[in-house]
Formats: sequence, C-alpha cells, structure tokens
Amino acid sequence: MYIQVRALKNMKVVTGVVGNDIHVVANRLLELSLDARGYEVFNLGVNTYLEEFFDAVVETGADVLMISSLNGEAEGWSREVQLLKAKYKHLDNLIMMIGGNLVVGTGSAEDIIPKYKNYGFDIVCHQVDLNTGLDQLEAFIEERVVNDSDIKESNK
Ligand code: B12
Repeated sequence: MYIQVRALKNMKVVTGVVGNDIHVVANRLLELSLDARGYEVFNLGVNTYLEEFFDAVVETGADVLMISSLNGEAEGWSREVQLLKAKYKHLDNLIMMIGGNLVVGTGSAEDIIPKYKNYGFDIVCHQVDLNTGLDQLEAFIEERVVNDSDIKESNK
C-alpha cells in the first residue's frame, strides 16, 4: 500500500484556466497545492484552449488533466471534450477533472455535475474549495488502483 500511495504522489498533472478566462488566483493556488501534495505540475496558466490542454497532456504523458474556469466559459468549451479527446490516441486512462464556477450566473451542483460528467469529466467540482477537490482526486485515484488490482486478481 505504501508503494501505491507513493506512486500517486508522483503523478503528472496538467492544469490551467480554460478559454478567454483571466482569473489567475485559484490557478496559482492550485499549482502550489498540487506541488505540496507531491504531484508533478505543468501549469499552462490562464487563457488556455482545450486543444492546448490535450497537446500538453500528450507531450508530458500526464495522468490528470485539471481544468479551472471562473467566468463560466467552461460550459461552452466542454461540449467539445469528447470529440477532441477522441482525436488523441492513448488518453483512455486520463483522469479528467474540472472546477471553479462552472456556469455563467447561478446553477445548482445537482444539475451541473451530471452535465459535465456527460461531457467526459470524471471529477466535477462546482464552487468547491480546492483542497476538498484535491481530496476527491486522491480518493478517485485510490479507488481506481483498488479496482485495477481486483481486475488483475480475477484474471489470474
Ligand atoms: C478578482 C476577480 C476578477 C479580476 C481577476 C484578476 C485576475 N487576473 O485574476 C478581474 C477584475 C480582472 C475580473 C474580471 C472579470 N470577472 Co471576475 N471576479 C473576481 C472575483 C472578485 C474573485 C476571484 C478570485 O480570484 N477569487 C479567489 C480565488 C482563490 O477563489 P475562487 O476564484 O473562488 O476559486 C476557489 C474555488 O472556485 C476553487 N477552484 C477554482 N478553480 C478550481 C479548479 C479545481 C479543479 C478545483 C478542485 C477547485 C477550483 O478553488 C478556489 C479556492 O478555494 C470573483 C468574485 C468572487 N468573490 O469570487 C469575480 C468573478 C469570478 N468574476 C466574474 C466575471 C463575470 C468577470 C468578468 C467577465 C467581468 C466583466 N464583465 O468583464 C471579467 C472576466 C474577464 C475574463 N476574460 O475572464 C464572475 C463570474 C460569474 C460566473 N461564472 O457566472 C465572478 C464570480 C463575479 C460575479 N459574482 O459575478 N474578475
């Protein structure tokens, strides 16, 4: 288990703020928090287009794509996620996460989370503070490790 947990900490994360969104504060805090938790971080910063995120994931061999959106633009961009991801090979295991203010105006997490999951995100954090979000990521990764080892065990 110790080896597995260490492996989580060495994971690579590509992060940034999607679209024409200049809200940089959460992005910087996210980078610092990821770094403090032991992830290797590639921060593309603000004003990042979806294609640039996927290019960076391929280039760095990242395990996690963590997108931030504060002005709500993510909703428009996210509709293209599945289509764009399909153009890149070997991204089936990529963990897709998004957080911030995920709509323009107001909306409830109950409506927003399933919508973004349909767009192809594994973890959706609408107006959730970043440390809670990062705890969710760790829980997701640990669950995946357990499921993978169960599958390997049953295939023996
Ligand atoms: C500062 C600010 C600005 C500054 C940004 C300066 C800069 N370079 O960063 C300026 C004045 C430039 C600005 C401009 C605009 N802003 Co502004 N801005 C804010 C403000 C006041 C604070 C944002 C901030 O930095 N907070 C501090 C950080 C630490 O907190 P946070 O952003 O809430 O992030 C937390 C969580 O959301 C979460 N989180 C964020 N991302 C992620 C990602 C993941 C994966 C996870 C897990 C968690 C997570 O973690 C953070 C810490 O807990 C907010 C209102 C508010 N009080 O929140 C509006 C706000 C974000 N802005 C808003 C808007 C609309 C704009 C403008 C469009 C206004 C305009 N008409 O021009 C422009 C945007 C221009 C653009 N191209 O993006 C809206 C967005 C509304 C929406 N989504 O519907 C807000 C909410 C104000 C409002 N109530 O209307 N803004």
